[in-house]
Formats: sequence, C-alpha cells, structure tokens
Amino acid sequence: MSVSVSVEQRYMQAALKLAARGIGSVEPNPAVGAVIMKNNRIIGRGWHKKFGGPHAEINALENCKKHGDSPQGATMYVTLEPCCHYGKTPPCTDAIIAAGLAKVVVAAMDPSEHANGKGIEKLRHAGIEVQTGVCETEARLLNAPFFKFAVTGKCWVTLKWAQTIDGKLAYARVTDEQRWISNEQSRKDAHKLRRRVQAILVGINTVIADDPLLTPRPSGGKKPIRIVLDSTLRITLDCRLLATAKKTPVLIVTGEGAVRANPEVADKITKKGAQILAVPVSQGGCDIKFLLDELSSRGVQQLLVEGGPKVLASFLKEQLADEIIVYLAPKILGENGSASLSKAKLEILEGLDLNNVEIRAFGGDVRITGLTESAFNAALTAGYSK
Ligand code: AOF
Ligand code: ZN
Repeated sequence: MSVSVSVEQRYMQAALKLAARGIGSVEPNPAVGAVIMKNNRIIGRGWHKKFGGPHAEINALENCKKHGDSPQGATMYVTLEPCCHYGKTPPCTDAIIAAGLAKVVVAAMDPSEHANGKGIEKLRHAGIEVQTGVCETEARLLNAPFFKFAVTGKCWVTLKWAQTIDGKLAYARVTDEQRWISNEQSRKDAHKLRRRVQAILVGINTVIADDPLLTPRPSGGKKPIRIVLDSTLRITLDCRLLATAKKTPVLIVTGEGAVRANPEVADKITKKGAQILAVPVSQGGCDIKFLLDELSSRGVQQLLVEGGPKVLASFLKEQLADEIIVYLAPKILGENGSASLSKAKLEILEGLDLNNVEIRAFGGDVRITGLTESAFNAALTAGYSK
C-alpha cells in the first residue's frame, strides 16, 4: 500500500533532511532546516549549522540572495517555529518579515519559554500566512531531546554499547589486537554521538578496566562533562580522566558516606581539578534518579551512558533510558568474551520493545537505534507539548 505524500510534506521532508545535517554540531540547540519555494522551485536552502551560529531561516534567506533570487512573495518551509527573541542571534521572524515572504509552513512549535507560539503570532500579525503541523511527528522525533528538556526540564538519556552476536560487551583478556568490540567506522560514529551530548557517564569498573578519556574526537569545540559513577571512591588517582580534569570537566559521583570515609582521597581528586558530587546510595549503587535531577538542573540536556554492563542495566531496570544505540559486531567470542547485559541481573526488567527503530551498517557492524516506549509516546503526544 502506498501512502500519498502531499506537496507540503515533500518540501518539509527536504527541510528535515537539511536539519539533520546539524546533528552533532548545534546541540543543545535544536537541529532546524528551511527551504524557500517560489513558482514551484526551491530558491533557497538553509540549516542551523553550529551552536551560536545563524539559524536555518537566515541561512535559507542568504542562500536565495547568493543565487540572485528574491524571496519576496515566496513560501518558507521550516521545521521549527521561527524564533522571535534576541538570543545569540537576532529574531528570525524579523528577517522573514523584512524579506517579504508571503507564507511560512512550520512543522513543529518551539515549546521554549521565549517562543511557544509567539513567533507564529508575530508572523501572522505582520500579514504572513502561517500553516503549522506539516510533518510534525518527524520534526519532533528529530529533536526529541530538545523537546523533552524544553517542556519537562529533564535531560534525555541515551544508552550506548557495542556487543558481539553472543551478547558480549568486552574481551575477557584485553590485548592490543583484542581491544575493541566494534570496528573503526562504528567508533567514529560513536564520537559523533559524544558531540551531541553535554555529559557522558560510565561506571568505575569501566574506568579501572579501560582508562578511557571520554572526550569527543575531533571535539568540534564540544567539552561534555565526563561523569564516573563511583559509589565507594575506588577511582585510581593516575587515570587519564583525572589527568585531564583541568582541561575538560570531570564529575565523580559517589556515595554520601564515601567522602566522609575517605577525606584524603576526595581532597586529592578535587586538587586534580575534578568535582565530587555526593549522592544517596541505594542497593549498593549511586541513586541515579537523584543524579539525573541534579544534571538536569545544571542544564544538561542530553546524557550519554557508555557502560559498563552494570551501569547500563541499572538505567534499564529503573526505566530511565530514552534512547538506545547498539553497535552489533559480527563476532562470537564465547569464552573469550566477558561482560554481558544479561549477567548484570537484567532479569528484573520485564522486557522492552524499541520504537522508531533505525538500522545502519558501518562496514561489517550494524547499528541499531530505537526509542523506549515512554520516550516515543512523549515525543508524539501531550507529554512534550504544552
Ligand atoms: C529558529 N531557527 O534554526 C533554531 C532555533 O541563542 P540562539 O539565538 O541561537 O537561539 C537559540 C534558541 O532558538 C533555541 O533555544 C530554540 O528555541 C531556537 N532555535 N530557532 O528560529 C533555528 N535553531
Ligand atoms: Zn531563529
């Protein structure tokens, strides 16, 4: 059965494709795209390319001018309600009005305090025809973390791991040849993921086993906070995270009692430039709900949880994940592998079906992404709208 797509939807889909190019560079801003149509021809294309840079609408208007076309009387298809506030850039509504556009078609409203219908109202007040809701679902899904944070004030949680066909997340014995589960292309993609987020979290066992840096490479100017869940302050003082803490922030999350019990260790950690956050401890581990509230109030819009299995399992068990990204490597490790999610007592979980599933190949690896049901429903329904 073929689903018919309206002309409006087709143009908006073109704008959504442009918007997606900004993912990994614009956060915590939303990824937004715009196309300008005149006489059934696209005369301008633009997208928000970089945090702090010009918005999609401005780039699309500039693109018209570059080609010598006038946007006067044209229609703009834009994936998010145009802004009408002075942020890092002036209001897009003013530029749209000044350019003499006749009509603006919008996919989704911007639920932010400074927008939330005000942009649309300003355009209508200036005599511009405005149509809303074209490809709204796609537009909300594209920026689901932005919508969640703008409406609820809570950060979006992405769990990411790489595993073999037999479900192993690591080699039993790490050597130079046997270090990575996923291939180089997958690992490059995972660095792009790190550029999306404002914080990256791992458990202390991962720090002890892998001594990771947890920075996006190349950084693209992004410096997400690197967080370690370390309920009893076991972190090794010479690890790479602490060695680089003065350049890129590190937050050691520990139990309230652990700091009292190890004041000298806590002191050495802070002297190295890392911050310590003491949280309540439940069932032997840090209270992650408490931590998420704290991160959200510090303005973290997206958190990436990179493992290990125990930490991933706790986020799953407590139903705190919004998005799951798994790189599946075509390997069976058998006894040569260790660390599986099922060993991490995942049986408490009643099971989980992912929504909005996408698969993509990276060489021989396959990346599977999906949203948990609560995140998917909230992105589509009243959960994330006002
Ligand atoms: C738009 N078009 O392409 C984007 C918008 O600090 P600023 O000036 O970059 O403003 C950021 C806010 O503007 C952001 O929180 C969101 O509400 C909106 N993003 N708006 O008209 C765009 N990226
Ligand atoms: Zn704007």
